[in-house]
Amino acid sequence: MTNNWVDIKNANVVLIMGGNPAEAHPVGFKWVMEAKTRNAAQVMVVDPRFNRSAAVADFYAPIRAGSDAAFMLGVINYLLTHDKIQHEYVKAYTNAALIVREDFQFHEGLFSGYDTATRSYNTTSWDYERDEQGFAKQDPTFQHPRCVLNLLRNYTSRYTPELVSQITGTPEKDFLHVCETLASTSVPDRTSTFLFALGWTHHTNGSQIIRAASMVQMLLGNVGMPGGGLNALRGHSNIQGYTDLGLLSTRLPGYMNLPKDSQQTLDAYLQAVTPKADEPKEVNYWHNAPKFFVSLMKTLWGNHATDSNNWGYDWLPKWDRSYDMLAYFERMQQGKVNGYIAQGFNPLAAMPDKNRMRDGLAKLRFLVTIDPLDTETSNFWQNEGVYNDVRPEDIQTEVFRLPSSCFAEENGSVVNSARWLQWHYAGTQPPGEAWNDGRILGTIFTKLRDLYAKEGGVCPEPVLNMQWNYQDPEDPMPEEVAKEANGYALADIQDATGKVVARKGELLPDFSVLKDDGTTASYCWVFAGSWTEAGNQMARRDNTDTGLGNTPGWAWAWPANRRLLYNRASLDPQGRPWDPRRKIIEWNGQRWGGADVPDYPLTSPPGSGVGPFIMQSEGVSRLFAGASLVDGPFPEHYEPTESPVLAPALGSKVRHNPVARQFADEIPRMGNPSEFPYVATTYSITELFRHWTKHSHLNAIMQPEQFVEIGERLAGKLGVSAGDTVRVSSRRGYIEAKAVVTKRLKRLNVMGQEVDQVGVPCHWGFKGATRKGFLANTLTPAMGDANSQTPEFKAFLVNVEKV
Ligand SMILES: Nc1nc2c(c(=O)[nH]1)N[C@H]1C(S)=C(S)[C@@H](COP(=O)(O)OP(=O)(O)OC[C@H]3O[C@@H](n4cnc5c(=O)[nH]c(N)nc54)[C@H](O)[C@@H]3O)O[C@H]1N2
Ligand SMILES: Nc1nc2c(c(=O)[nH]1)N[C@H]1C(S)=C(S)[C@@H](COP(=O)(O)OP(=O)(O)OC[C@H]3O[C@@H](n4cnc5c(=O)[nH]c(N)nc54)[C@H](O)[C@@H]3O)O[C@H]1N2
Ligand SMILES: [Mo]
Repeated sequence: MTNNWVDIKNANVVLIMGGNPAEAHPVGFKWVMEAKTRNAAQVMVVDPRFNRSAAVADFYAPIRAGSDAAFMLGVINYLLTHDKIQHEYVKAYTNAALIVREDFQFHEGLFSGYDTATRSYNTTSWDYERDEQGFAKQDPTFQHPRCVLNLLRNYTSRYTPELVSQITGTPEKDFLHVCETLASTSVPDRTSTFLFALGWTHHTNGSQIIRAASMVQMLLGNVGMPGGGLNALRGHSNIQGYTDLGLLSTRLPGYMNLPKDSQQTLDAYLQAVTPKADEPKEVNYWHNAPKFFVSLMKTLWGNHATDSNNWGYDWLPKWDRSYDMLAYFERMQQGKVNGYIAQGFNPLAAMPDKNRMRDGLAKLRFLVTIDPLDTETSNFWQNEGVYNDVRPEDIQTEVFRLPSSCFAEENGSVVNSARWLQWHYAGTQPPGEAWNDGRILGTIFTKLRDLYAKEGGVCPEPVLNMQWNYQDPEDPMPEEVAKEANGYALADIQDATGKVVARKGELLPDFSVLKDDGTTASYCWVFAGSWTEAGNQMARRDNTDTGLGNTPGWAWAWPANRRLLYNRASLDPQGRPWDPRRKIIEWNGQRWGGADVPDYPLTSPPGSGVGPFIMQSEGVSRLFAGASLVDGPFPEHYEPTESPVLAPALGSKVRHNPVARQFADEIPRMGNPSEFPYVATTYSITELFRHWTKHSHLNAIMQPEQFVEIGERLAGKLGVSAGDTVRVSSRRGYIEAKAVVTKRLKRLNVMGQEVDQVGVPCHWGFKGATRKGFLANTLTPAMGDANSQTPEFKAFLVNVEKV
């Protein structure tokens, strides 16, 4: 989220697309209702299904699953052709005026630099034209044909309302209604907020859908504004914390990248993660990356990390190939993985193409599950008839089940979608033999370390040299770990004026004091400030409103307790708020202050020319993204891996995202529309949380049995009535479930053909208190987004038959 939950109430228009917060975020959703009652906000839902959010919205439009990029590119085209952009904002705060290299091209669906053999792009041409000093050239008059704005105008002109309607199946008048309503917020004193989640991420071009949406918000001048922004509604209660802490396979804590295999020296790595500014004045806060990185290394290896051994750089794993979940399970299926630890993770249920997933688990020598519940994954070897059709005698995998506590049984912090770290306290003790995760991991770690110390082995240093200063090394306390994340001064730390800002041994006050000389340690720089000498900031519960619903005394938000990212962009370059009713920060003549923590150098005066997007090398937001995404500097519509549309629209030579994550062994498992004519998508429902709460009797009573949703016209065609059992099959397998026949799924007209969509909620399985059911992921394809590798759970092909 750029903004925060409470801030949704400040919006004039709420676009809910690719998310269903009334269902999946029912508590946060109250702020949407606040926007309606306080501001008469227009709430619009664009979704394949008329869902529970749509039920209380002002407007609903249907869309074919997997076609959102075309919709958003169409909105951009509408805004540009109808001149509904916030000109001053676009000029001052985006890269619209920057000039792109002459050799950058887009032709028949491909950007310049595509290599068919490696299915990847050489991105050299995706850059600005630069002057002698290496700074980007620009044309603030927008005359230059290759300035970003003109390129974008030309690029999106293909996405006419008529074509968008053909690709998406959204009736043209509905599409135009969304365009007009969004366009009403191009004026300075109206904003729209975008709420999205999995309906946008679970696609082979998911990152580009979200980019297209952020471009719409930039053109409308809505980024950095109270009541604006691009607001990702996160999943599990701490999934935001998971990304903050770098638990993705290519990341380190604080959104730093894991070193690549090609970056064998610390210098090579630091140079790569410390980009130069594209303009002379810009701040480019990432120039501090060496301070963040060395402080992380001092936390990992403690006294073993020294200047002379490059802070232990050689002990960090180097990224030599993909280790994301799809890639890992592919290797498992090829018999190349010995052991797997699934901690708080039920991959048999959660990952795509369940039958292949199960075959992979069967090739492991051992599987460890760490979970409070008896999951499908830990029982993958049990025969459950049609629900899990295996021969246990053929499976040799040894399974260890380590019962853990759950979050409610321990102290700790969870980070919500709004980046707030909120401390909570154990409600009760874990039952039986359950240990909390810290104790399980601490015990495994110390035992492994003892083995390395005794027996040596290949490369023991990373384990032996790991700093592990916990009172009980086998049971680190959440409080100890949280303080480590904040960080400590390892010597007296002075600021630029020579004032001591932290004494040796003290907790650090914030990340501005971090050093790259080994005198500070901080595990996650964006968390610095969360637990200081003043105490645990995450445990604060002062809900005083400093303006526009801002409550800086409630918990603590990263970074620096800032609640609204890019908030300097809520004022014009001279420091006047675009909308006086939405003033959230201000210049007092000497420094910036106000209701929120300014996202800007505190003493850079208005008019200084420093851009408001201080994490970007341009200082402005990017309508043209350069090489920051692997599949193009502009978003493009591509068909999902499985799609009913066989002839690519838009004069394109390529049907699918040409760099989408794809696996050779999975390609033969893709179906075609002649056998599997219907578009299916998967989603969750309020009464059940993933494959987890079906173990609770109350939840099981509310949703006792698996169902799928089909539209009335499709049901009529198939002779299916409500309550009949239907078989839904894809090329990869089938499920059987009760049919809910509904008006909420409409037949759509897509590229001249009629397309029916099928809704598959994904919660049931062969464990728990509900009736046994099929894992919905029996149906889904193991193909992924080109950038995030997220599987395409939300658009694939199925057939439906009455059983
Ligand atoms: N009760 C409950 N709450 C939950 C969860 C749960 O299981 N149960 N799960 C949690 C987790 S882990 C997460 S990540 C979040 C997920 O939160 P959401 O993303 O909101 O949940 P979903 O139901 O997966 O999908 C949202 C909507 O996307 C729509 N959709 C599907 N395909 C497309 C498409 O191609 N385009 C568009 N525009 N829309 C599409 C679906 O019809 C659905 O209405 O919820 C969290 N909250
Ligand atoms: N088809 C389809 N597939 C999907 C999705 C979809 O929309 N459609 N959504 C995807 C998304 S967004 C997600 S997040 C994944 C979810 O995938 P998973 O995370 O595998 O799903 P959960 O069922 O929530 O499993 C979490 C497990 O953590 C356990 N647990 C709870 N608290 C603790 C704790 O404190 N410690 C430990 N060790 N364990 C704990 C729970 O008992 C549960 O078994 O599924 C993905 N898969
Ligand atoms: Mo999620």
